[in-house]
Amino acid sequence: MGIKKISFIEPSAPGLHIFSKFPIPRLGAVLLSTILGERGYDVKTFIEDLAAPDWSFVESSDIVCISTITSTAIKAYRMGKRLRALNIPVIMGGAHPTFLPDEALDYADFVIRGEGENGLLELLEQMDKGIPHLEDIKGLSYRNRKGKNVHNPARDFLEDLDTLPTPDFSLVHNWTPSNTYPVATSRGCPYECRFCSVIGMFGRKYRCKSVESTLSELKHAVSVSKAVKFIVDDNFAANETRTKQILRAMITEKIRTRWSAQVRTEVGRDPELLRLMADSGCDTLFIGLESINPRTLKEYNKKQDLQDIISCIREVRDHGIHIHGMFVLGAETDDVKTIRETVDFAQRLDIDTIQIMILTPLPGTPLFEQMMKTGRLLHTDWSQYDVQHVVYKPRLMSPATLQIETLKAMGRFYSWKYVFRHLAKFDFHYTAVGLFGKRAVDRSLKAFSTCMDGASSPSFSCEEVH
Ligand code: B12
Ligand code: SF4
Repeated sequence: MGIKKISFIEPSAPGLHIFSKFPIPRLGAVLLSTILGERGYDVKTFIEDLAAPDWSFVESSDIVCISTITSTAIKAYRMGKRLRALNIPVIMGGAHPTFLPDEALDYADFVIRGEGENGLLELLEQMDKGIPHLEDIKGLSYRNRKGKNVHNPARDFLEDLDTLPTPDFSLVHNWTPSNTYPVATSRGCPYECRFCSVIGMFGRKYRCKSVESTLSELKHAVSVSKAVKFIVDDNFAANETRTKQILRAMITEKIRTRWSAQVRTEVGRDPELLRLMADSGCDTLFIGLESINPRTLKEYNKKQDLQDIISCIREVRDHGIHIHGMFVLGAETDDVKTIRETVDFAQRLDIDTIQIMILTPLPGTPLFEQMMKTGRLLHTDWSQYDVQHVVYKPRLMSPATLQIETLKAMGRFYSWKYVFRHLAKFDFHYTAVGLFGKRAVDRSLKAFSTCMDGASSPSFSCEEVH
């Protein structure tokens, strides 16, 4: 078919979220574009949260690849439909189509489930030949000539992450060096929390880039960007020995940059690790605190207790590292009191920023299976599966109560008090974060109190809001 020009699109988030002010691309589209670029394709990456796509480039492409998670699926499908109407073949991948390929095949010619690196290259090779042998491509889903959806067997996870190229952000439309810069050093997570879709996507085996390869990627990142480097690994410290080797090398090789990463509370048990983190430029740790309710921590299968959470917060702060505390509320064992106590707790322990997410059954998780089986999903308007909307029937509260109480809780945290406290310290970053958070929460609360949003919410009616 003579494929030359390829567009990659990551559709934008359906609404404002806590990171909207600092948009970060997921690495999938950038990495796959880099691989295709190295193979000689004329490829461009459009991250809609950064800038609107150049539709003249997209619509003159031989193929369009779309990367989507659940909350962006509806936008992805709209794009897919429009591009296919122009006779442009569409390939989809990412966490949502991986778990619901039948749905995605209504809007795409092909879905590549799981990790896309090898499957995409094999598919393009077959399409180029004109008479594709699709059945041999592991992880591929497609519709055959009889109109039946075919799902080829899953592909094994990539074994050697060092074979991956360094993502080339120059392919990203409107990328500027001031954008937060994502870096990946590992895939997978040895834990198995009930609400998390990472295990289905990347597996429980913790696969790592070598220390050398990680350092070379960090050096490249530092050479092209002065911005904070965000290590997108789900658990940057799952193998503490390796993490320490990376950090020590950053210090001795003078790789100077501010960086942030996602970790679990275990980091709090290792002062040497925290010291190395602080000395190598760690600005903020994004920590999955999840809940202050011990029964909920058990239900989530989080394998951490309240004491782990408290001592982790204290240890991390003592090392001068900021904390972004991530909580997930709305479990079977959570009630209104839990929500209110979560904010009291965050304030008492002086957490720098928090994100209160509403428990969301995402496709590919044990939670989704349970909610589907028991008929507790309120709807499947995927744009609301953004952890800011209640999409299932909680056990101890009504959906409207969980929604409003969560917003109020965020509002209590990102309050004028928060803003002025940081302003008084001339800490303009957190002052801005506070203002942004406050404005976003006020806007959502107003929408609920006037029932504008409630009226259009598929989750509950106006009467339930009042
Ligand atoms: C960085 C990150 C963010 C950043 C940037 C987000 C962004 N631009 O979307 C921030 C912090 C802002 C964020 C926000 C959110 N995130 Co987030 N995030 C991540 C994280 C940690 C890393 C993403 C990444 O770079 N991964 C590494 C790359 C290589 O993986 P990848 O992009 O998935 O690509 C691979 C495959 O999916 C596939 N592939 C992907 N696209 C395509 C396309 C084609 C054509 C093909 C063939 C293959 C393919 O091949 C790639 C290479 O193997 C992931 C967890 C994870 N491990 O992925 C969660 C994750 C993607 N986030 C998630 C969620 C829920 C959210 C939020 C809704 C809530 C929140 N946490 O605040 C918001 C929504 C934002 C939005 N865009 O709407 C979920 C998504 C699950 C789902 N089914 O929806 C994940 C999986 C985390 C989880 N625990 O479940 N997130
Ligand atoms: S929530 Fe974090 S610790 Fe739990 S399985 Fe997902 S990535 Fe691992």
